[in-house]
Amino acid sequence: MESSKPSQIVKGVVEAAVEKVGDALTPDVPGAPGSAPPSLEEPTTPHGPLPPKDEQGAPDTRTPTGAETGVPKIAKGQQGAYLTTANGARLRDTDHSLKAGPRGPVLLQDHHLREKITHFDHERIPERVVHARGAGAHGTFVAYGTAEEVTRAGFLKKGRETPVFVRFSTVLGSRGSADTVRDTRGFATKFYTDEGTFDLVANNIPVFFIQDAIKFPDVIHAGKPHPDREIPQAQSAHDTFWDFVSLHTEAQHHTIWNMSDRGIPRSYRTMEGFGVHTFRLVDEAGATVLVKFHWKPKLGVHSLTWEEAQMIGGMDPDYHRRDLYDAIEAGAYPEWELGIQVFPDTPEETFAGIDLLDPTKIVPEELAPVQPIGKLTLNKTPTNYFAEVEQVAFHVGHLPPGIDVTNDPLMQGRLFSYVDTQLTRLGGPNFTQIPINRPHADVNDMLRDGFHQHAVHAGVAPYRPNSLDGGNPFPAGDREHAFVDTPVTVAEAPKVRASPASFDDHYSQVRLFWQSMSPVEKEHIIRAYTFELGKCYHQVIKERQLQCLANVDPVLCEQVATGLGLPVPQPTVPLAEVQPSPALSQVGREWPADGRMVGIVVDAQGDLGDVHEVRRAVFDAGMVPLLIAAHGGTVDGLPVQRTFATGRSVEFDAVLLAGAPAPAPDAVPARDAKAGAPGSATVDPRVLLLVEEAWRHAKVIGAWGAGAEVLHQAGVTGTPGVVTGAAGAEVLTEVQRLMAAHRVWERFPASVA
Ligand code: HDE
Repeated sequence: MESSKPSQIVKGVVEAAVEKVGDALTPDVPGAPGSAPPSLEEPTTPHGPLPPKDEQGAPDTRTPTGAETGVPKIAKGQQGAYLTTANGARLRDTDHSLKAGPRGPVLLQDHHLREKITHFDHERIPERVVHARGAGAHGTFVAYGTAEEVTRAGFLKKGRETPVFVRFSTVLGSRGSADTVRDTRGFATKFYTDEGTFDLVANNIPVFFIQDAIKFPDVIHAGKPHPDREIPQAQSAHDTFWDFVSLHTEAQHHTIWNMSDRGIPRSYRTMEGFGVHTFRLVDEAGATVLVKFHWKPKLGVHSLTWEEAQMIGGMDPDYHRRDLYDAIEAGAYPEWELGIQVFPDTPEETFAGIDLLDPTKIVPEELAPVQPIGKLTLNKTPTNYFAEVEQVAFHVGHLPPGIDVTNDPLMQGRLFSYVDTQLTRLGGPNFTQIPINRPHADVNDMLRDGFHQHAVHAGVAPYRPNSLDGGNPFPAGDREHAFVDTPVTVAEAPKVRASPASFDDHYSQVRLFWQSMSPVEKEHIIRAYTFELGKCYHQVIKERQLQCLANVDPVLCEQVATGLGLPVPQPTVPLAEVQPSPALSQVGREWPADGRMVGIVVDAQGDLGDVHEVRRAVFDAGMVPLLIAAHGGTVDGLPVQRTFATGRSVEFDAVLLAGAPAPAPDAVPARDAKAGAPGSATVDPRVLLLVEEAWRHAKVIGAWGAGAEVLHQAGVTGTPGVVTGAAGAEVLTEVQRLMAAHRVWERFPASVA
């Protein structure tokens, strides 16, 4: 697939399917399982495994020690035409156990039965203790060369292309939880560099709840479901979470980010990523700078509305996962730029008065601009979720020469935790030998044996010094690009369990974040706090959190207190004087609409003149048009992807009305509760509901011809972001222009400034 023409590819995929006689009912839109259409009858002519889908990637075929094998990727998983045992003996029957006669007992001798059931019994491994639910994709990273001045890392040299695997995740939910819950998102990238693997284990929020790793079990125990009833799943709207963050007030900065729109991303493709900690970069001469890593999405940072997030949680719990994979399959490859904020490496380790070792603080981009150093493109979906997404193991300590850690006490603890956790999760110490984790650099460690050892180590001397293996492996020096632990001076100091005094400021940057929000973003934050605290049982916890909000901003505190029906407390610390950082706001700019979903309501009985043209124009704009009609199948030769019964507004970024369809035969509330929405004799109530929901989620709506009647009946004609016109093409042009801003926020004036 060519990455440069996503719209052409999307169009090609759907049109090819439409042309297939008889296949129009199941058009080949992204997401179809398998690489070939299935036959109606069970296939019986033996042949080898089908190839994976074009857009599926897989780990490189490397040995456990990083050498290329040249083995075709498909042959790693399975090969041959015939069903076999795990040891390769061909099998005749896998449908019946071996029994003493057709009605007799099953025989212990049935080794195939025992192998099949035993393996099945052990298919599950422990889920990650945090970030259990995730989705991953393969891609490439191309360096601009702009970081060459500050780091010797080879993969950041100009034009270098490095294979990567990225795993996105939620933090609190279990593996089967919904994608759209309010939570922080993980954004972990494995760069397979030829100087060793670099893992940038990042989040979509630039600060963390705690300043010291020793508090990690505390914050996670508080955020996870209550231990007695194991409720609620995958969310922070409960007493233990608010109990902790209102007492351990360094958590307040991260908490306001979670309560903002950042906590409910529209898509993984529209999230920023942040390394959170300050890293140290080292150049060829050993000179160092301190940096913070940022991922900037090409599509901008966008979120769902809270109501959408809740609806999607029920309707399509796999929403973000599906969005990621559909976009890649459609050729709308997700892209991010990697950037760094660069600070001088001074003994104080501060910048503009901000402590760079405090992971609850940001450095506003206005003070230290993010300088782009390379581009990430995700262009392959996994071939096997378990082998790749579940078994990938990240570690903050996977560092190539040129990138080093700092004394941030949160980072220091992570350096221990990430290896430790894999021992249980992946069943032993050899997890770097699992295909997705295999480095692309030569490996010659002296680690030996252990569960699931895949390398067949030769030699007799896995120790140093040795002469029996000829001295191999040899220590590398500077010329061989060895990793150097930066000789940072550690001040003479007593051993203490304490933090620097600067870590005591828990409110100034919470206020900075609040002050940097636009009015509509502030409304959403007020709503989120009110909702979450409203879900707590205990009033003291609500009161304690209100006290924290009083220390952030009087308006925020007062609005939330009003919603909770509680008195407004006075601040206990002076309100900080802060300079807002416009870069923190998500609104007010324009962004490309690649891969956005546009729903087009058609009336099979009405005028379909413009529909072909508009649908094509949506493709040409790099977006995906989905036709919504009264019934499945085709309308005027075009495939119907959603019906009034199966479609819901939350799937679409914009809705177009090409007609005003009359109530369909299945508009019966007893069959489809949506049909119970207020309607009229002339328009299907589910179409009106679609428009009303899209409208209150601040989405662009367009109509032409008879479609304008739907707007009229929904009572939204002439409101902001509702476009009408004589012809579809003209309406679409205006709709597209408005979509660049993501939502039509002017529709809802804010009550706070
Ligand atoms: Fe993690 N974190 N973390 N974390 N983290 C894990 O590692 C941990 C922290 C992050 O997709 C675990 O393999 C400690 C900050 C991501 O596989 C575990 C502390 C940031 C992922 C762990 C932190 C992160 C993890 C669980 C406090 C943003 C998912 C399973 C010191 C910069 C990686 C695993 C994936 C996963 C420990 C704090 C990001 C237990 C002790 C800060 C994206 O090792």
